Amino acid sequence: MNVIEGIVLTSDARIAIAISRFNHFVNNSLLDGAIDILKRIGQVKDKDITVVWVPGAYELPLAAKVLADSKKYDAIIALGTIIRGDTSHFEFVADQCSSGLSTVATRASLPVAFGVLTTENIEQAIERAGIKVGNKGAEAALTALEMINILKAIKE
Ligand code: INI
Repeated sequence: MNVIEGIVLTSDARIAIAISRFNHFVNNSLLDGAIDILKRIGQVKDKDITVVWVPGAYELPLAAKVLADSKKYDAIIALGTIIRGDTSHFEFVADQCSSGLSTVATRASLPVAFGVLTTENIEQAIERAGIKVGNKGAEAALTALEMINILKAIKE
């Protein structure tokens, strides 16, 4: 029986982080969490991490697509925070962001980790950016590292 399971040590990996400026005070904590995991757990080198800031979560899929097309990265981590407001804007941004990122991943056969918070209010967002219920950026980074190794093992 062959069982493929990912490990998270990927010291030669090149990682791109696409991050939104909208709600940047929350996103900065997601970024800290992601970089901590990449360096401390994945042993990814500082020079192999590229951070790309975009205006909002809606722009993350396009940035991820161009990063994927460049073929310079082994995984992309998308970070952002979408908070529900009084209008349906939230739904449009969240839907396009999540489905767009998933399309990039499957079309490019590249791990694109979804570290985008979609919350009802700012308190929930802060809690999920490292205060109470973990750090979504750190989780996304772990997923990216694991997926790099899983895809590599499947291809070998
Ligand atoms: N962008 C976010 O990243 N989070 C939000 O909560 C948000 N809301 O609520 O409006 C948001 N809007 C901006 C959007 O991502 C685009 O940048 C904008 O529509 C221009 O394309």
